[in-house]
Amino acid sequence: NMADKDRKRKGLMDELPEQAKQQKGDSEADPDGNVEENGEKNILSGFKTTTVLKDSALEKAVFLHGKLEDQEAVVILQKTPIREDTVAEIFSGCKLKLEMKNDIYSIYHLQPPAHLNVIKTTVICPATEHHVKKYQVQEHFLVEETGEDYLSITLPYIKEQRFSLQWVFNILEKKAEADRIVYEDSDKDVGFVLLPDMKWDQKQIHDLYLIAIVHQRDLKSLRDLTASHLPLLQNICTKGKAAILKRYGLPSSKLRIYFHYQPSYYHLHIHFTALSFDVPGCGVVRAHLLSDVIQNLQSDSHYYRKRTLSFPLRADDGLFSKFKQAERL
Ligand code: GTA
Repeated sequence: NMADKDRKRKGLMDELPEQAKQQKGDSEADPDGNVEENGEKNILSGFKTTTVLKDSALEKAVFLHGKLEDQEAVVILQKTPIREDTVAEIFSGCKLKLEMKNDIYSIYHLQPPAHLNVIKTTVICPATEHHVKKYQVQEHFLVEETGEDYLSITLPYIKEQRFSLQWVFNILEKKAEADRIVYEDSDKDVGFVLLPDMKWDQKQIHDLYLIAIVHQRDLKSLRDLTASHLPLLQNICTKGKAAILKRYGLPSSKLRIYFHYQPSYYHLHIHFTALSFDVPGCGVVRAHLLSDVIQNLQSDSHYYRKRTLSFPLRADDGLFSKFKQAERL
């Protein structure tokens, strides 16, 4: 019944802040994994904005490009969802100012207690030109990449490595985010690390977002998968779901489990997101459900080597120019 459901949900939420507390000081602020001392040093006081890359009222986020002590930086400020279990404290501890009253309708400006008024802040520093482009609002075009296009256009391009994989290796080698790991299977062939994605503040289940990163180092993306990787994929599917159920109480029927094609980072990883959360990148042009991938490989070992795969590219993406040069657009 509803009361039970509410209790259950509240119970989960009660657990999360504790976990989040233990995990304070994660390495989001530093892609190399040098953990910032929380709240002790305000590295952002010297940030100078040069451009607003994206300003999204819907996501309640602003993406800024600027300088942090003479280094290029991208800073993302995002308001986090309001948690049901903090509402009573917001009401009792807030300052309230009436803005408008008309008949039965009134609007207030509410200032919550400072600790409930946090803005999630992601800092990428030093940021490369690719980071700046990635967060900039841009026109997109759909590319239809054949298996041959992949070999002749995409593969040589991604070998240049657009984004460093250092953060991935730091996770696999426990040099960063080790205390955030939710589950690990350390087998070198079918093993993986499951941990909260950088985008999730872990405060509520509603926007749950984890990633499973494989231990194998030679798998770049979906394109590299054959039937020989089925044990790996099945292992991630079964153990990932079980770990999420155990830790967060969320059953697999509430999860969306998928790959991105193209990904930003070419080390195989799988996204686990709450079905209730309409996360960017979960649409048909980018996401490939793990269950579909498993079935496709079961029916044809070379499915992802041969198939034409569609994906969107920004007009200023280097890969987009390569497809244009090859007259594939
Ligand atoms: N735990 O250091 C990390 C880390 N890094 C560097 C990336 N990720 C990390 N997770 C941990 N620690 O989901 C995560 C990313 C992403 C996944 C890589 O690894 O958060 P992908 O290779 O398919 O790349 O997945 P993808 O999806 O393009 O990357 P990303 O960053 O999610 O960008 C997609 C869009 O999401 C962006 O264009 C932007 O609109 C939005 N977005 C990205 N970051 C934020 C943010 N911090 N706040 C709000 N919106 C964001």
